[in-house]
Amino acid sequence: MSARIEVIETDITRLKIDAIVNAANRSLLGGGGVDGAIHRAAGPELLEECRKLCGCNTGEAKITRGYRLPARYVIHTVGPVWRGGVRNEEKLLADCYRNSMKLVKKYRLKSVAFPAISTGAYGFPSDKAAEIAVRTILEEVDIADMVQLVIFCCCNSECRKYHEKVLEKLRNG
Ligand code: AR6
Repeated sequence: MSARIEVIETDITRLKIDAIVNAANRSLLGGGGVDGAIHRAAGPELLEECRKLCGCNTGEAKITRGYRLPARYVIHTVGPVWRGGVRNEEKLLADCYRNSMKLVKKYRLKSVAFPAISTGAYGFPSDKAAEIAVRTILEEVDIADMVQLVIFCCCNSECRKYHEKVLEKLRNG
């Protein structure tokens, strides 16, 4: 069975799911946006575990437990800062989704939710980011996988509409 892919509009920290993805920075020591929300909801044990990870390069991903979150795991990935598209940002953003999915598969997780990585403080254009996110996930999710559900979790309607539009376009060929 191939994975179900959904787009929803909610606070990612509320999802009871195997893993949520965090749009972190290279220190992995917390910040604002979705990163701040995840650390607040998970509690101080998350920061303690993050300290042991010694940071993370842009485009890569590392996993921790979810602590007080309803989600069992947090996958921390570092999106690129948008610099006009001339610094390999598109490939680095796709790497975030690809490397997060590698951990999902390695840990044999069945469900995962992604925020719109890089589209807040890091300034990546939301429409372009949605196209990369959906395209990469469709490539990564294959029939033989354990993965049953991938959620694009948006926190506003613009983000949701971009993801829905691309998903519909790519599904219908
Ligand atoms: N649930 C779902 N989506 C959210 C939530 C939430 N609770 N909160 C924000 N978003 P951002 P970035 C959306 O800025 O651009 C941090 O300080 C938000 O509307 O969180 O990758 C890190 O420490 C936007 O669409 O992440 C880094 O320093 C998306 O999540 C830096 O920001 C990503 O926005 C990373 O910047």
